[in-house]
Amino acid sequence: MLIENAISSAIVRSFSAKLEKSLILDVAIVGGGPSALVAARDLAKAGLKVAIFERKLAPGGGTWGGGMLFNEVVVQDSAVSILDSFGIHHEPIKGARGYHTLDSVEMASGLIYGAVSAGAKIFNAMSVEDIVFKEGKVNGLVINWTPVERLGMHVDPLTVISSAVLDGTGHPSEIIHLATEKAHIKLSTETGGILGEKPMWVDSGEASTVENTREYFPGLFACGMSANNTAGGYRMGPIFGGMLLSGQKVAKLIRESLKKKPASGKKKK
Ligand code: 48H
Repeated sequence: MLIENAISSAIVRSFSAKLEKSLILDVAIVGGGPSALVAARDLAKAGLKVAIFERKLAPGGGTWGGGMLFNEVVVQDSAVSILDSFGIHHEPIKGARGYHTLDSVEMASGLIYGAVSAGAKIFNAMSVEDIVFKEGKVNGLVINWTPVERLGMHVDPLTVISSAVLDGTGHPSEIIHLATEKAHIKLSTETGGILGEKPMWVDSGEASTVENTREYFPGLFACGMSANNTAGGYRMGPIFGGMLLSGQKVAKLIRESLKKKPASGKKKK
């Protein structure tokens, strides 16, 4: 066999096997931002079958750019143990006790590596364009290639079935929006709808990101800025402790919820 052909065959075979194994999941995650990457790592470590579908070529979401493209971010004491568990370095800030700076590129790459090496699969350049909604429940995702979406090509998508769907799409809460607009579901918020993100208030936004992390409809969870937008929390700028803690919290909530019901389309392990 020519080496040129062997390389192409190997790539097609191993990608196809990876995608086929991910067509039925315990947890399907939309977006590969920091909150979702922590959730994916924790869920995979717990033995669950989990995959992230990320629109961009590089997962990591808003981590890379730091604050206004100065590639440093801030994390507070309460989330430092999560950074440590990924082996990501941080330095205490002189004059701001309890806060630490870290390199945003190290954070993005460290979270991605941690999630993948725990067993989570990441499909990059794939966009989630819809949900699977059957018998009053969110059952999975509808996926397509980002270039197909960007070029507006009329190409039908494929589906992924999952016991839980996690909206980790950040500020726009894309999946929660889709679910309310197309499936007309009522969310577990004050109004039953999306309350919308409020302006900047660092400490309130950090606390509410974690508080607002929950199951908003049977089978549909939100974390990070998506949760904050859904339940009307403040934004916080380039401080990421709340995102990490949100990912940790949603992984725990999903694990508890899945213990109560069988996995979609397959026998429970
Ligand atoms: C596939 C999608 C889709 C889709 C979106 O925004 P993120 O970084 O996510 P979080 O919530 O973990 O982190 C938020 C943080 O980065 C941030 O913005 C902060 C702290 N802001 C504070 C402030 O004051 O502004 O990542 C979301 C990811 C991105 O990579 C998107 O490309 C991806 O989701 N995504 N992927 N299909 N339909 N929608």
